[in-house]
Amino acid sequence: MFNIIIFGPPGAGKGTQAQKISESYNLIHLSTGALLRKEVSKQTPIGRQVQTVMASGGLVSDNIVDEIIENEIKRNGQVAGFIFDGYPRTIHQAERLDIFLASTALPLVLNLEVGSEELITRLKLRGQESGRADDNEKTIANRLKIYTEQTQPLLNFYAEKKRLISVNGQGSIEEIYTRLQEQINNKK
Ligand code: B4P
Repeated sequence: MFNIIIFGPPGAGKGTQAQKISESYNLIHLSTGALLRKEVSKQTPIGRQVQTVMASGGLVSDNIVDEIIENEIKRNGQVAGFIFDGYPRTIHQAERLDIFLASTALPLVLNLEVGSEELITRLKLRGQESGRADDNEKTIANRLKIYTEQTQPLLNFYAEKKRLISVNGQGSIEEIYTRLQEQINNKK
């Protein structure tokens, strides 16, 4: 089994690159953002519980996302591997993921580095095009702050475990994808 975490701040291109990697390497793409948005659009009990926090740019509680991910891993059974997009976002989630995957292969972490001005430009543009509830100026600022406080510390967590590779996340989607492919092919 081969597992990857695509890591980076909001708007770094995680979803965009994860989809391409998933197709090329036959990995199951698990996006917690997409899974949570599905719960909200179906207005399930979880969806009703998380919609306000998501719309404000806050993080959904660890228990909820951990359970969603654990269920998806179990449900998919025998697969070539997973690409995790938007998970983990806290140290607690990272520790849980290592436990979930302990019997298979611990994931390689590919970190997309993008400057904050570029992130804000991308997210505002997506907000105009897709109307996503959390892609507005006030919420974007909150998401970037939460990323710095709660998610960025994971970079040290993975660097200490020698599983972190950082890649320049600026440029065209294809250029970035080529950089990621080089790293994946080196490790596979
Ligand atoms: P996500 O859906 O993960 O939101 P995101 O971080 O903004 O998405 P992403 O980073 O994938 O966007 P992408 O770069 O692809 O999470 C949404 C919310 O769900 C969170 O705020 C939180 O509330 C909740 N949540 C999710 N996971 C959670 C967890 N584990 N724990 C707790 N809460 C959780 O795309 C950005 C834009 O840039 C796109 O429009 C794209 O087209 C564009 N783009 C991509 N690459 C580009 C490039 N190279 N150049 C120019 N534009 C580019």
